[in-house]
Amino acid sequence: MKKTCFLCALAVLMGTQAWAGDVVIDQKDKQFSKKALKVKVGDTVEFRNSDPFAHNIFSLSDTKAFDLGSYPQGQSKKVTFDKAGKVEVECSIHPSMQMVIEVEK
Ligand SMILES: [Cu+2]
Repeated sequence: MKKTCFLCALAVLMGTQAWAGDVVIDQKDKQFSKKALKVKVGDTVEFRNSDPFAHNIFSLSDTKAFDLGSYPQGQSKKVTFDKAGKVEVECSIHPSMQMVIEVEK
């Protein structure tokens, strides 16, 4: 009984973490792994570079303007979205790379 409850609690904890946890957006073949993404205010998105060359992810949006700078394969950088609205994300090196993040309250 005790053991079951412990596993139960663990599953709930892990479920909570998955729900509230960070989202990873991969950059591969000059593409974001998702074209559109919905997150909640306060969520953090991790932008990972899996291409054998650098990307420079940025946004000029009013909701969240940022510039992650150029970084190589294997590295990732995080952005926390603290305001509701739309965020258009682009790569300054590859203009064809675009995605939209919708931040909800
Ligand atoms: Cu790029």
